[in-house]
Amino acid sequence: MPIETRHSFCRFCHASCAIEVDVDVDRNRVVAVRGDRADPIFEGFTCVKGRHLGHQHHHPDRLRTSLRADGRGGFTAVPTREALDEIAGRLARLIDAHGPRTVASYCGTAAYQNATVLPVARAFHAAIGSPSFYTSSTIDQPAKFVAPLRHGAWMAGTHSFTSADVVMVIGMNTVVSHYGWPGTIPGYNPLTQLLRAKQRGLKLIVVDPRRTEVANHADIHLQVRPGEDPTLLAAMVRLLIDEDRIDHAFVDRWVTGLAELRAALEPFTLGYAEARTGVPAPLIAEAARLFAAGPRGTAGTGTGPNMAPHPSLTEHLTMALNTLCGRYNREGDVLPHLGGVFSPPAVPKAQPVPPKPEALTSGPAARVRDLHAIRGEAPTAALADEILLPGEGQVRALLTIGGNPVVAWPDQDRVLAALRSLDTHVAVDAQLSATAKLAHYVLASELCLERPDITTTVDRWFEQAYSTYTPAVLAPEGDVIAEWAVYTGIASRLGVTLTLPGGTIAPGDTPTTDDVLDLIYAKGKITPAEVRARYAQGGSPGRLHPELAVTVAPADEGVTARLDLCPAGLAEELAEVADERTSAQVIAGFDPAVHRFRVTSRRLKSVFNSSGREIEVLRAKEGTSWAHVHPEDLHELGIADGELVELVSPSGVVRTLVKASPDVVRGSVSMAHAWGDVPLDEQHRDGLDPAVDGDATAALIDATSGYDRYSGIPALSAIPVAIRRPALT
Ligand SMILES: Nc1nc2c(c(=O)[nH]1)N[C@H]1C(S)=C(S)[C@@H](COP(=O)(O)OP(=O)(O)OC[C@H]3O[C@@H](n4cnc5c(=O)[nH]c(N)nc54)[C@H](O)[C@@H]3O)O[C@H]1N2
Ligand SMILES: Nc1nc2c(c(=O)[nH]1)N[C@H]1C(S)=C(S)[C@@H](COP(=O)(O)OP(=O)(O)OC[C@H]3O[C@@H](n4cnc5c(=O)[nH]c(N)nc54)[C@H](O)[C@@H]3O)O[C@H]1N2
Ligand code: SF4
Ligand SMILES: [Mo]
Repeated sequence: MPIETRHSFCRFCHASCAIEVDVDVDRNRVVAVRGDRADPIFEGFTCVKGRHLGHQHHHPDRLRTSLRADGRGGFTAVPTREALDEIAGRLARLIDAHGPRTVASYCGTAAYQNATVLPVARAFHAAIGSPSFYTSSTIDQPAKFVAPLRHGAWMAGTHSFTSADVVMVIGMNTVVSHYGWPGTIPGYNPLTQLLRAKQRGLKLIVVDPRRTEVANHADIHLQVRPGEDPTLLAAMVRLLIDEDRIDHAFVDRWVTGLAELRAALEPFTLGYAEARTGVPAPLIAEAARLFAAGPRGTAGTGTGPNMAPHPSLTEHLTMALNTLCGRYNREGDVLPHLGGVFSPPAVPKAQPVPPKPEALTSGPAARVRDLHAIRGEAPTAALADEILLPGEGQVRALLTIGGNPVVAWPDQDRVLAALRSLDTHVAVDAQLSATAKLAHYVLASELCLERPDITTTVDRWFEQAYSTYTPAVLAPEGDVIAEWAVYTGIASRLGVTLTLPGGTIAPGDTPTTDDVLDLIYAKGKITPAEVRARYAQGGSPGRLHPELAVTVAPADEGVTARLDLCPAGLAEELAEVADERTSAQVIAGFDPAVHRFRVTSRRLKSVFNSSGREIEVLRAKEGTSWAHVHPEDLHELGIADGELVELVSPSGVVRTLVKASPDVVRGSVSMAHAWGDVPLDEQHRDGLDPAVDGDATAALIDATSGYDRYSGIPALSAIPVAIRRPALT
């Protein structure tokens, strides 16, 4: 059998590791995947998921044809073209009767690992005039959009990881997740980067209720109680102000609200913080001082605190730490790039991007909870209600692209009721996911090795300007469809034209994926055509672009914009936090005597959210979705390691196996999300085997209480629960 080695990059997760794929050309099958050692930033790194890309692509249950629900719980195969005719017909009728808002899209994580999906989905919504555009980012870290609108941002960005003396990582486990916020541990080849930085003297502060794979390398680990980051960070900021460990020159020129912030921080003494967070006061002070000593380095958050109560406050306080310490690139500093190589050229200036709090409420309004679309994205946590709530603007049709709402959206019962009530639900997926099982149409998608692509989601986060390209290294087999083609296929049938930066896709046009890449990224510093041409020359395709380095320009004359340390609403929210005894109090029905534990979210090495479990080798590596509980807590509860338990929150219950784990803080339960399936009976979680399927923590979440007032994200982490033995049935 002729084996050819083809260069590509992995998109099982967003990290985009450069790989070499050995393909059995005659059989169109992947024989092996390994890291591309010649690649300048990945240096040959891969993880176990990437090495199993072949298993994912050739999985026996992989969808090779589209499906139409038969109304009796089953599906019949349907040609994709015919399915699109029917779907477009149904959407046209719904839009005629109810207006375009009735058609919603939800683009999940798989849409982010694919450079064509989100821009085309947005163009589709613009073309049909529907503001009902949702993605997983509003149930991920929406505070990352909210906080800069209130605080402002620094145009030239924060200090890089490579240049940092100290980095503070708050609820982020990059070594497992490959997610790295700019300035903190980079998501590509993270352990190597961390170890190199430690060798050159980097000081690492980790704030996490679990002794994580990253915390193992920390100089200081603050093992905070879940959900108490606002208190911890408030105390750190207060201490820096009181001990005068701030960059006065920077703050005097560019910052406002210092006195107001300090006044609002009055309750957050070290003693208060110790009592509330469980972290000894001297350790909190030591960490704050170490961070302030710098002189360079950034504090950044991950999903942990972004999913706990008061996420926008946590993110704001994190930005405040960077701002007070002046951790920003200044005039004359040379940055490797600004905004990634595939975005338009831009010159950074040493000045603020002004706060724009009006953008939090000027977007299209949700019909519930006084929420709004922010930066063009409607709040996903409210979508179930948008579907369930009758009246003008009700969402009746949903396109789910590379996402799995049944197990990933908060408040599972509500989500199941909503999905079951849709007029038209189309799931675009490579497998019959929990969500696809409830859809009216399932369109069989390509997988990453079957499509050309560039590294757009993460390229702005690379610490060096880097570009790569991959063609399809496998021929798509069967009647599968590219995600963008779902949108253009429907648009074409509706007679609408999609507008992209480099031109339009009109009804009847039949572009290739490469054409679509060219249309979307036409204005980039590097164009897809350039990287494609380089790929064609052979060899390892990833390249650094030192020529894209930019020097931070001086501020414009007369700039009046300032970063705001105490925007409207901040002092009030701090006062609310100071009034709480635990962050769980924001959740309806919370009873401190009953709900003594907090479920925290974590990522697992071998699976990616709900993806990967279908591959037996990967699932077997995890076993199941364990509830990790401290051994002493288990001892006190009289529950044995490995036993089946129920986690009972104020609004739901899941069944899971416990694992005694000394790495988690007492009183917490560390658990992955997006496991489980459609339960046959929601109340009793029937049909799920906790030892194999696991269960979805989504069932523990109440979307209607304790949510962030700006973004609507409810508590997906730090969820209050009781642990009990399952009731006998
Ligand atoms: N309780 C709790 N809830 C959470 C979280 C948490 O930590 N705790 N995390 C939240 C976060 S951060 C996120 S991002 C969301 C994730 O939410 P989702 O994105 O909705 O969930 P995933 O499980 O990532 O769904 C990915 C789907 O895409 C499919 N897929 C894989 N590859 C492809 C492809 O190439 N094309 C297409 N079309 N489909 C593909 C997979 O089979 C799977 O069904 O969940 C959120 N929910
Ligand atoms: N292998 C793998 N990689 C993934 C994913 C996956 O499922 N598997 N999912 C991807 C997705 S969708 C995303 S968004 C990224 C996320 O990337 P990360 O944000 O790095 O996600 P985690 O690895 O879950 O790290 C979150 C950390 O927050 C901690 N934490 C939980 N609650 C709290 C809290 O209240 N306070 C504090 N301070 N910490 C808390 C947890 O213990 C955990 O260590 O990862 C992505 N990468
Ligand atoms: S970290 Fe693993 S899954 Fe993510 S891109 Fe790299 S090899 Fe693929
Ligand atoms: Mo995510």
